[in-house]
Amino acid sequence: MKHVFEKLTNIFNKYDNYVITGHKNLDLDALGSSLGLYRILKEKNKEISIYLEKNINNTSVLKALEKLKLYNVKINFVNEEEVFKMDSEKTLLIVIDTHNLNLLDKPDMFSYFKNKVVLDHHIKMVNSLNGNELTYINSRLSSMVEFVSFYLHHLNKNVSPIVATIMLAGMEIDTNSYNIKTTDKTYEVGSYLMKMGANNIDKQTLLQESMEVYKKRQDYIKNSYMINEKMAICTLNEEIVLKKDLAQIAEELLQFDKVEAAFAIGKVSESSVGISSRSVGTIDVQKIMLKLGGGGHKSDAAAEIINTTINQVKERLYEIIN
Ligand SMILES: [Mn+2]
Repeated sequence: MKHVFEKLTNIFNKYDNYVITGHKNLDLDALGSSLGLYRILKEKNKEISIYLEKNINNTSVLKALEKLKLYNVKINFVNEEEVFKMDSEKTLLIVIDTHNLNLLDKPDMFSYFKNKVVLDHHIKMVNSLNGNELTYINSRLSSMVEFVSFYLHHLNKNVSPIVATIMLAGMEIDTNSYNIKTTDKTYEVGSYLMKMGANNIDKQTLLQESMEVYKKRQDYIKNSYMINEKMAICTLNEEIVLKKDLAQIAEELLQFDKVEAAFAIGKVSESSVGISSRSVGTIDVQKIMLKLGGGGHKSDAAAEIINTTINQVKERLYEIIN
């Protein structure tokens, strides 16, 4: 990755203004890696900001933002209005943790800015965003936190303990507690973040969830079952849920004996059904999701199908598996 870091540094040196954005429904990996990058760019004493969506619903992210305030870490967060007042020619837009236009909270941002860098670790899609300055997509990375941490290391820079904590939590989320997409590099980053002062108590606070939410998920999990010797499925009811909830259910099913791949199916909008899949690594769920029009990683993939029902998606999944 050294050559990428050098390339990035050269690009960054050409600009005085930067704005960083993660994907919509910001998570701790997008936020943590943005904060790390912010720290890298901040050093240069230039204008730097992180775009935040209006209605953040991820409680971990909300807690992280509170923690930053509490520990007096000043970050220049900006909203939509402020972003569209920026100089569109001179500001470098950095998109991190996604390369899908539809996953940006404000897709117009991408066409607004002339100069762009795209950094991601999700499997490359056909219609991926293209940064004119640089597009770097590496699906071998566990998370964008992993990438940014190595970049920090390369530059010999430190982040504050609370930022290190948020980053560590982000990596933990993206790897489902070091179970998927985890390599020796991931642990190296974990060690590096701990050395910078990442705090396990704060990290746990960030990752804690509401008891109500947990109980509800367990109700679904109670109704899950094995479809064959190695695969488990959970189908939700007609209620609309977030895609990340499906992902979490699929992830949790992996902890059970004999389960090598897991699927969760539920309504993600009035007119579409989402399916999220996870595997311990022995079954390529990406291949299965591709057949449903989706994509992802070997051990972490998803699809969204319009004008269908949960039952139809389940039937289609059975066909593909058989
Ligand atoms: Mn990520």
